[in-house]
Amino acid sequence: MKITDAKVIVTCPGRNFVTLKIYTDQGVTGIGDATLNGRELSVVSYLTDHVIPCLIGRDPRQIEDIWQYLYRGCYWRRGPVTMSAIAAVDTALWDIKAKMANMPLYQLLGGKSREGVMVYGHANGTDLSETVEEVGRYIDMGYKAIRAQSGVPGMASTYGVSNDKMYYEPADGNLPTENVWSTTKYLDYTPTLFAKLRETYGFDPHLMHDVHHRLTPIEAARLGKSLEPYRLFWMEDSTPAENQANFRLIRQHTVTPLAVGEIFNSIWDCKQLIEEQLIDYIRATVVHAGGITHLRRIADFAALHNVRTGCHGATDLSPVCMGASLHFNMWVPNFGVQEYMRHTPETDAVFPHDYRFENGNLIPGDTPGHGVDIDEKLAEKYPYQRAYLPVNRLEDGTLWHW
Ligand code: GCO
Ligand code: MG
Repeated sequence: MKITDAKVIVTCPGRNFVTLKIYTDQGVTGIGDATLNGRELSVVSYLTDHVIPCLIGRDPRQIEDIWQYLYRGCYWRRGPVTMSAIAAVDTALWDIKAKMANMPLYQLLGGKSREGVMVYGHANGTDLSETVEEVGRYIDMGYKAIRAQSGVPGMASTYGVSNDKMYYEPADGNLPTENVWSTTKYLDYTPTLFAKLRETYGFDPHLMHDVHHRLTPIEAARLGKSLEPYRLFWMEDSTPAENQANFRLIRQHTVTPLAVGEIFNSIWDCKQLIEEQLIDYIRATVVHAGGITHLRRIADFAALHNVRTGCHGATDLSPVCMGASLHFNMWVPNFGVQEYMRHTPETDAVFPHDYRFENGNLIPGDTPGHGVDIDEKLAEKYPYQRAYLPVNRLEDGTLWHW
């Protein structure tokens, strides 16, 4: 069996998505997500100019060998562009293998470990009362786990708060928009939000919160400590993790569970975090962490150290990534939760899929493969539009983490 061709499809049904499609001499095709928000075209070029020529003629069944060939073989290992490109190839090849076997992908990975994949939704509001109300709306929709983000008094904007309550899109500018950040205002306010949420809804719903990399380790430690009475499911990305030892300080001071890893692209980004048990949830996902092949390696390593999965699932990860991730989640023994930021109906129409939301879970269908397709005719109607993620400045103008 041989790979005969591959192409990259770029489409923007409201936001940009990059999809790789691989063709074989047996007529079976597979697709993989290659979207890297705000830097999409770099992956398009990486795939088209450098990866696709190396794929033609290879046996698509040799997924591991192709992964190693692209990872070791390029010499310049790791990095988000390389690993998103490898992920797209890997996902498409698993899709092909599962179609050839006439099985849903989770069967090939080892079969179902659970009946459904618990997901968390994104409740957000411009102020405390709107956020509390929004969390209630998610509870009514059946979510068992909800992330709460809120506007902070005295700050014009922050991460995670949107006008459209169902569809949050942070990549909102033809050039990066600029936000202003105050750690003091945020740290004073956030515990009051979670106090109110617990007072209103009790302790049944799992609650999480995304700090989006904005605190120093000692500030993150303080926030974790002040949130302890509200028993969060997790506090996410509380400080940047390039220096993995940052998390030692947070860990020393708080029992609030810690999640990190949506921007990681390899097992090396989380080796120390996992080995030293500095985190509770690893958020690496299919598209940015080298596909199913590499994510499985990370998850197995994490399992040895009591770390569970919590895959990234924002809207900039396409339904193709979500489909693949759900099959992975159905199998992975150390599953924690899956993020689920809903895609718009325009996006869902471009990517027909068989997963469904039921009682707080997403459930993949039994279509052979990962169960997600792309409507190429429809995709063509939405040409690429440059869009950037915002940048963040402190009140004195210093550039900060967004
Ligand atoms: C999350 C994330 C996202 C990112 C986005 C960037 O927890 O879902 O923080 O919202 O900001 O994926 O492209
Ligand atoms: Mg996040």
